[in-house]
Amino acid sequence: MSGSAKQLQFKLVLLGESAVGKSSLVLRFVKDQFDDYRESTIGAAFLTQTVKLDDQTTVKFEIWDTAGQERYKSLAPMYYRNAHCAVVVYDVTQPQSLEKAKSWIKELQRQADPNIVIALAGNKVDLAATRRGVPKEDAQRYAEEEKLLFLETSAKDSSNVSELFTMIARKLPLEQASNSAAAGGVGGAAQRRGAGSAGRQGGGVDLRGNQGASGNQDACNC
Ligand SMILES: Nc1nc2c(ncn2[C@@H]2O[C@H](COP(=O)(O)OP(=O)(O)OP(=O)(O)O)[C@@H](O)[C@H]2O)c(=O)[nH]1
Ligand SMILES: [Mg+2]
Repeated sequence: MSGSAKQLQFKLVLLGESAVGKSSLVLRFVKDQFDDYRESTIGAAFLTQTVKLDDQTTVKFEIWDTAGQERYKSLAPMYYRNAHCAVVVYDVTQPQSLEKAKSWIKELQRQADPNIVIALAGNKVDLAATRRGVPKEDAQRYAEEEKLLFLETSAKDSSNVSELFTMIARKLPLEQASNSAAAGGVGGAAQRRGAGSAGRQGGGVDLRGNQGASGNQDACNC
């Protein structure tokens, strides 16, 4: 690369059982908000957010927040196909949600891009002191065995949310992407941009209905 600043775009998909907090994690990451009474996602929602890694490099995530309800399961391949990274979420108070996360991870390992970066996120860690159902060590051991990134998060109190996305950004093949402009797929192709575009973007998305202000709600399948 030359010395100029660059912005790289990557497609990220969130998967996991309904109500584990996928949309809440995205809402915290993109708008720094939390909603105690979130409605379940219908189909999927699309939004974007950037992470500045250093003066030269900004990663823009094109985020597909999928619906966890069983009736939307067949739509998932459309969102993880061509994804560069995936966040598979479970709820630390609900052991069966980790089992569901494991089945998503198996599916990604079989059917997604072989180079996909996968992070496992144990969400609702703010409830762990009183209601923990999944020991951290168990999930961590599984993540190590499967070579996944792993963090326990809370969309409610913000714990590890920006850290999760930054950790993923650092794991992405940044040099390669800057040359190849990263693959397209449902969210569009990667691009290089000037330094002035760094910072928070996107947001303004109604996670229930896929409406937003960022002008990036193409290819909705709600
Ligand atoms: N205590 C706590 N509650 C959370 C957290 N994250 C989400 N919630 C709550 O959990 C419920 C479900 O959150 P959502 O973000 O809608 O879950 P989802 O995974 O997007 O669910 P689907 O769209 O149905 O797949 C909401 O009532 C949230 O307020 C968290 O970190 N801590
Ligand atoms: Mg949702």
